[in-house]
Amino acid sequence: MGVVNVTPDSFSDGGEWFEPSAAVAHGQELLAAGADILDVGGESTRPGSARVSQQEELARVLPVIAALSATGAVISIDTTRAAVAQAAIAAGATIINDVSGGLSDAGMYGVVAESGVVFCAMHWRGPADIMDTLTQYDDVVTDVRNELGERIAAMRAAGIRDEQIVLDPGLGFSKTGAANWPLLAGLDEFISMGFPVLVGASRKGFLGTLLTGPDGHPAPAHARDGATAAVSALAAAAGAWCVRVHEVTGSADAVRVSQAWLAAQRA
Ligand code: PMM
Repeated sequence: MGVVNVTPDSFSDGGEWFEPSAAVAHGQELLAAGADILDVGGESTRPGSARVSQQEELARVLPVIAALSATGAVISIDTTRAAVAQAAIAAGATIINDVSGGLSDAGMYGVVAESGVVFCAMHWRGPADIMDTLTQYDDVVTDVRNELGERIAAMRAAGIRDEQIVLDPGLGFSKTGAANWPLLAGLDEFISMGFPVLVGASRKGFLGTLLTGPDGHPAPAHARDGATAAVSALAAAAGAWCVRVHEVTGSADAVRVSQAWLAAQRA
């Protein structure tokens, strides 16, 4: 899954593809680089970021979704708003990627149930302006698994079918940097819940911390693509369904390596 952020302020690529024509061209590059899905988002979820209006979010994403889906691309809409999800589906999106797992908008599960599209429910504890205050866990893997279990129950109660559900542990969202590693190492705990699992590690702060240079500064976002590709290889080997990344070539190659590796193990 290649990321198409139509935002002026996302943490790693804010502003780069803000014009619709630039975002469409970028999406086409990601497809050429091997992306199977394009995740189009119009609202930054960066820690501390403020919300954009629904009208602004719609104006950002709809022309990009319409143009990319017209070329046959599989589009997911990265939104927490039911109305944006619904309009995105009308424009051609077939996957809803909700970083709040449906908790932000009481109308979201209704849109998912009625439309029948795939819904990625990410683990989430609160909006961007407060998420860094919600990082207490007894055991991060068990707690995230239990909280995702609550989402599954709520989705089923709202009429969403199991075949529509994808789970995501929500790396970096209400997680300290260090808490992301047990979530990755424990990926099988999420996969064993019986749903496809999406992993979004791309360029996140915990990778910058890992790659801290001799000067003591964390690696900047654009210097985290090699580490991202390494996570992609390991996540694919662990059985993840999808990796969400900004730079596709390295991760597409990494996933192919891991598939060849696993195939040889089974042979
Ligand atoms: N991370 C970001 C945005 N959307 N969606 C899912 N499902 N999982 C994630 O980890 C995730 C996401 C982070 O923001 P970015 O678009 O600026 O990379």
